[in-house]
Amino acid sequence: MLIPQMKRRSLLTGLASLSATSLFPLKEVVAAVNAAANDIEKITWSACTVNCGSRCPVRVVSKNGQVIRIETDNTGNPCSCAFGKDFPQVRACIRGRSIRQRLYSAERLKYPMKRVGERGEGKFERITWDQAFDEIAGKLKDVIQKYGNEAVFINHGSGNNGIAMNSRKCAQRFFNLIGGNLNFFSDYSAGQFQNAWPYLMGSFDRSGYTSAIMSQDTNVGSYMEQIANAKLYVGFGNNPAVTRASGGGQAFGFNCSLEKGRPKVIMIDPIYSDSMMGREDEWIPINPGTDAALVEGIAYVLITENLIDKPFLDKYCIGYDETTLPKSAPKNSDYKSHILGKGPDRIAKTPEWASKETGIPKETIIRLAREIGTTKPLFVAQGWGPQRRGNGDSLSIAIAMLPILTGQLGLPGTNNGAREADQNGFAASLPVPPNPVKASVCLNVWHRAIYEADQLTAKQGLVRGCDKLKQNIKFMWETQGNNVINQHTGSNLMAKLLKDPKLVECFVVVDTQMTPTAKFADYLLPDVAGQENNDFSGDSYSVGGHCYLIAMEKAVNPQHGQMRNWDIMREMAKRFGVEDKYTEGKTYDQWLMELYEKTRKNVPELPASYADFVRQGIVKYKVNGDSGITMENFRKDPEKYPIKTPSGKIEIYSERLAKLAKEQELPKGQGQVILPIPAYIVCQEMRGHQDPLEKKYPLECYGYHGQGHVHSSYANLPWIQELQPDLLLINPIDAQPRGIKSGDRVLVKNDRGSLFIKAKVTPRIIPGVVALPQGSWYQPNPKSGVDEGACMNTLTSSIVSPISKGSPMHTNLVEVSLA
Ligand SMILES: Nc1nc2c(c(=O)[nH]1)N[C@H]1C(S)=C(S)[C@@H](COP(=O)(O)OP(=O)(O)OC[C@H]3O[C@@H](n4cnc5c(=O)[nH]c(N)nc54)[C@H](O)[C@@H]3O)O[C@H]1N2
Ligand SMILES: Nc1nc2c(c(=O)[nH]1)N[C@H]1C(S)=C(S)[C@@H](COP(=O)(O)OP(=O)(O)OC[C@H]3O[C@@H](n4cnc5c(=O)[nH]c(N)nc54)[C@H](O)[C@@H]3O)O[C@H]1N2
Ligand code: SF4
Ligand SMILES: [Mo]
Repeated sequence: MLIPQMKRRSLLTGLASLSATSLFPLKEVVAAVNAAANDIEKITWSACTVNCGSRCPVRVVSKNGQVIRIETDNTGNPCSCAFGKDFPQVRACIRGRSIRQRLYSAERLKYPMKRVGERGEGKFERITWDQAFDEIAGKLKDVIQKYGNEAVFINHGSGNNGIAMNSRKCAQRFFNLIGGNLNFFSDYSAGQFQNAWPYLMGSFDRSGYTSAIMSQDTNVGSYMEQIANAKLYVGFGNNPAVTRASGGGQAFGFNCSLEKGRPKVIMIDPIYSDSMMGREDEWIPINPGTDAALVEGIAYVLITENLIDKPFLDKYCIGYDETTLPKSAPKNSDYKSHILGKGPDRIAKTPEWASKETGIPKETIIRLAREIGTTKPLFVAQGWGPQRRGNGDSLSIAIAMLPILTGQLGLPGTNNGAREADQNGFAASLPVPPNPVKASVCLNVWHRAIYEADQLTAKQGLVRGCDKLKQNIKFMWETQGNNVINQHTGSNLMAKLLKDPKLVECFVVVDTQMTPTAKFADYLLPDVAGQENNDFSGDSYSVGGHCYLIAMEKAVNPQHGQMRNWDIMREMAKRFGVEDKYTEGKTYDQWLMELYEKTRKNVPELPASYADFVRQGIVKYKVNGDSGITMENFRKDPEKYPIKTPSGKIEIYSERLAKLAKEQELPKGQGQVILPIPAYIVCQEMRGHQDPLEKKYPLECYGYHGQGHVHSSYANLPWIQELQPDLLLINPIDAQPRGIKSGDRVLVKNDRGSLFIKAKVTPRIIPGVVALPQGSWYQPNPKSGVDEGACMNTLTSSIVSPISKGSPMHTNLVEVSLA
């Protein structure tokens, strides 16, 4: 909203021309008017660009060059009655509404700095930008000369997501122009799902969507809106109210669908999550990591009570029973044999058997199975919490067996068992030239490339683009991430690796806050915040069944010595003689206009003039012709629209997995097996399975994605800490013998680390399990080493899952005691 500003400008121009022609000493008047005009509240549009899957517009109210208030979307229809007909209001959650506190937080980085103490001590001296660039460029050149570009790594960073210009793509662009850097593959979010799913269902084209461009491999389910057409919704570890929280996004779609269609809602989760809150018909608490066992117990009932859809299984799938088993498969390796106890393990997956694994009474399993087998349309979905585990790959594809066995996919009101998807991906962003380095390391073990790169091989599935890595990482660039210390598994291990000066020779962090990772930097480069810069943002990867674009207009100038990320990387490019290639001769604003025009080709609803876009702030639109039903065309005509498995069908028995099981070098350890069918696997650190650690550490612990922060973003703000303090959820059955009451400070401990946190004693969590929000800031006590910041990764391990090498962040044994 430029209007107040423009009024002020035209007034000043008018006064200035008057002053030139009249006799009055108007200089003073101009100054007075200027001061008065500055005093006017100005409203500009901006966005909350953290990585929560949503993307909320915010209206930034500023005065005298200061942001004084954050408001949220005031366009569109705020009422759920608008659902499906009108554009909803995309209201920001408590985090986005505290952007002002983040902008002016005590932790805000103000000037470029150089480390003077030990890594991690947080002692820095202020330097000039030129000194920072010259020294960093010198060190980078030195590392590349000594070790080659494979020794350079840009860490994961998702804190400023989905914007056109000032994103981490600036860094990628620069590094790829100077020979590149070690790549990474997979992700923390849904690594297990993402890599296991294609074996069962093919790749992620969602078979038959006519128009939606999917920006994320992981969004392959039906839209939230389809839930309104379902009679039964079964959610496995799916918490959209918190993890898709935007007012106009998927949480809104979820609520509206439930309100509109009134399906029966069954939620399966170790925690009674905020997505339930009385909206569910039934909460079934489950032992973590045992969802595949529940599915097998249900499958037993479906098969023995003839509730399966046999014609569907015969036509669309291979490997359900011996009639469709591939020739290469051994006898009795089909799914039905496995469930009925005729498979290699000879165990019948009866409800009694499943009950012991899951902690769910056998009667509940039988009832659930009958309901699933007889209620149509059935919508089964999963969040990513269940798969972020040591056995998460087989677990995530096992959940898909429920819609497969009942033939409930590709039809209105159904889903394929994946997380709900949406329309997105139409905004253009800064292009990145190809990375000349081909070697790529699995994100979940990237830290091992710091000290034993040559131990990471393709045969183990840990690297791609090469047989093995040649070179340890020597130079790291963390931009828009807090991953090195806070968000990767094993914060204590990471701190130890970083403290060893013989390993990483130079570590640069570009951020807006003095995060736990920033404290380990050799050079700290302060970026501008979104409200201090011009940019624009697309909707994110999980906003719902509608799309929008948000203009981000600079509301205030950076208050200190911060520099735009684009310019930081341009200055680096200058020192490597590639500034022209980096900019392609275009200014920041010219790039922005070019990207806007590119976006306009995808989205004709955008105004022709960028100024109009800025004035309007948010442009909402819908992509027509997209039914939102996943695998719809495959269901209609599997010959014409085969899915991208080798057979074109759903591969319940996967020959590719059977081959992988033979060829992949797996480490020794519980759960390190690959099976050709989606079956339950017990991994390390699960209770009741003879893990020797269980004696010392009898509770399972995980860090869910909570209300108070998006990972570590916003976690440092006083408002948030007051409204959503980090607490350890513990069941009264576990709390009582330990003498723990709500509000008590407790110690959570295992061999990898320990942390202090306040307890919340609640029946909202299954006994035997404790949980805290992941992302709190790592703050080890210098003497005791105990993490006083309650960062979940103090407790996590890096034993990756067998198929996808996914991170087991949610699989941990611990003990809890009064502090
Ligand atoms: N134990 C455990 N660990 C986890 C998870 C878990 O479930 N359990 N989840 C994992 C998942 S799914 C993910 S995606 C990762 C996320 O991990 P990260 O990608 O590291 O995400 P954040 O912790 O939000 O850190 C984002 C950083 O970006 C910075 N930032 C924000 N805006 C800007 C900007 O404009 N410019 C710059 N330069 N910086 C900015 C923020 O200050 C913050 O430090 O964490 C993973 N870690
Ligand atoms: N507020 C907020 N929103 C976020 C984020 C955030 O940090 N904060 N992070 C964003 C990002 S990058 C990502 S990747 C997503 C993550 O989204 P998810 O991975 O889906 O989030 P989680 O909280 O890890 O897990 C979701 C639910 O699964 C449950 N769960 C955990 N283990 C199991 C299990 O073994 N079985 C079953 N049935 N349930 C289980 C948890 O209790 C939780 O209620 O969220 C995004 N949204
Ligand atoms: S829902 Fe996500 S994008 Fe929206 S304000 Fe909250 S944290 Fe920001
Ligand atoms: Mo994520």
